[in-house]
Amino acid sequence: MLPWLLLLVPIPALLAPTPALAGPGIPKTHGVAPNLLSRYTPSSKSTWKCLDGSKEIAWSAVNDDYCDCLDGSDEPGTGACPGTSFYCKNEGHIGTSIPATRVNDGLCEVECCDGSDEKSGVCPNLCKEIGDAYRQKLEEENKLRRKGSKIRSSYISFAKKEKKRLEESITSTLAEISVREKEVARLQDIVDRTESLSAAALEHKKQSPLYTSLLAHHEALTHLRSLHAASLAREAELGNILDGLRRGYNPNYQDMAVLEAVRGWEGVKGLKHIYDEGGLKDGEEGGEGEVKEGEVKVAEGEEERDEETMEKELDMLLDVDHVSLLLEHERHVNAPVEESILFDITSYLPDTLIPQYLTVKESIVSLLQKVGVVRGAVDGSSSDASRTRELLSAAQHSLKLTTEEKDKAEEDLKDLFDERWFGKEGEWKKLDKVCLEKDTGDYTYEVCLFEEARQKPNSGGQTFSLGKFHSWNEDAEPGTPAYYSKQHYRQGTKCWNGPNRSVVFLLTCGLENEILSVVELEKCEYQLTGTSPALCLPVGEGTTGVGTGGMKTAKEEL
Ligand code: MAN
Repeated sequence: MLPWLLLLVPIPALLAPTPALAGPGIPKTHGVAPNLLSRYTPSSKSTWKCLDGSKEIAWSAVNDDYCDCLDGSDEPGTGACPGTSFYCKNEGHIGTSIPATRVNDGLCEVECCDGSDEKSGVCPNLCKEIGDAYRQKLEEENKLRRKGSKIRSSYISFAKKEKKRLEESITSTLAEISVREKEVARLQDIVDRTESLSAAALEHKKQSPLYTSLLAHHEALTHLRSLHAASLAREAELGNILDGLRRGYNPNYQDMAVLEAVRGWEGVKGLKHIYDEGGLKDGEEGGEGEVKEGEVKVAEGEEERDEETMEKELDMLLDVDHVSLLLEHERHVNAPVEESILFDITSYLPDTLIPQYLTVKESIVSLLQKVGVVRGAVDGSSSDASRTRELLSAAQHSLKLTTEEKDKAEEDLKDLFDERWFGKEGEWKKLDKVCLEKDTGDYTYEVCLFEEARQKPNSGGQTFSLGKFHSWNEDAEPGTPAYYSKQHYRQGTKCWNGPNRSVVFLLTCGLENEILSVVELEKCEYQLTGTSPALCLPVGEGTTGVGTGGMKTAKEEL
């Protein structure tokens, strides 16, 4: 070792006895990882080549605490070359590499339980105790995994059965869809044909003399009504002219034609002669006031009422839907007259024979209907069309339901072995919507897996949603054990003055599906821990190691 390097050695190390990591006493392979051991042998000339082949140095210069090689490979055990690694053998436990900077720094590294990174005597060799504890823990974990993985296998079998069930359901619904599609097409065809038949039948019915006569009456009535309205207007106009004549003519001219016209008009209107009994006084209007008022007014009132009634009746007659009337007429004409007591045979039969009679009658009528000798009680065309339309919409509805069923099965099948949902082997499917609970005193926390987490107060009050299932561990690769070690539930009930409630559910392998602990790390942000057999990989599969199974708590992650 160069004398100035002594200045860099930490004080505790200088004070330590027997400097095992310096000087010619250090074994040349000290700190060499097992895979490189074979390359640390001297040549016949007692020289050695740096691992990168860049230089040949004296074998004695290996591990002499002086860095000769560019790659630092000549100092595997002294830490003299920066950027290199030191291998602790940790006999009795598991060997591991640490950065060379931590060699000979006077500190006992946890990773080097044999203390070989420091001078002899500085750090005790704890590898046996640590190794024993490790092996015991590993054995316990393996035992758990062996048991847990059996349960996990049953979950996988469930998923396989589920896959089969879904596939069968898809096959059968596909067959059903094809049948239903044909039925829909058949009914659609019938509806189309029935509707066009109905339209043609209606056109035919419209040619009937009764209908054409009805239409002619309708037209004549409409014409008459407008003529009547014109006559009324004309009559009112003439009345005004005659009223003017009556009031304004001069009786002193003795014009008999005018007098006759005035008296004639007064007669029509039921008025008294305007110049009888003193004639008109100054400022008086000649009119109904001077005659037997009651009579005239009653007569006029009646006339107005008759007029109104007639208008209403005309309105009703002219508003009639003649097509409906035609169809109604058809139905009426075709209706059987079996209601007639005369033809009601049952009224002549003793009660005991009535059931047999009805059965026989029904089969005969249906046979006659089938062969087309008689028609059904209700006229065919339009009611057939609407019945077929009903059947069509029922068939379309069934087709829709079956298609939805098939789509759902396809969707479920897709998620079943999707790494992002129920795992590569579908091991989580069995737990879909399974609810786990944990009573913490004030609250009972509930997690319905893949669905929703809730907080239920034990002494009554509102249950809060802590969020809907959002995802597995987003920081891990889908399919890896770490991915399934965390579930996120998000967008729960909004916290007063805070975020929406959310849950991080940390999971490890365990024989039960259960919640072990609940903490509210921040306001309305909950961390739950729990176990599930779905996480118990068979021993040898997946590298969970002893402890958290590759899982970190949210706090550790921060
Ligand atoms: C409720 C619970 C608590 C939460 C508060 C926030 O009492 O959901 O967990 O901290 O609301 O106001």
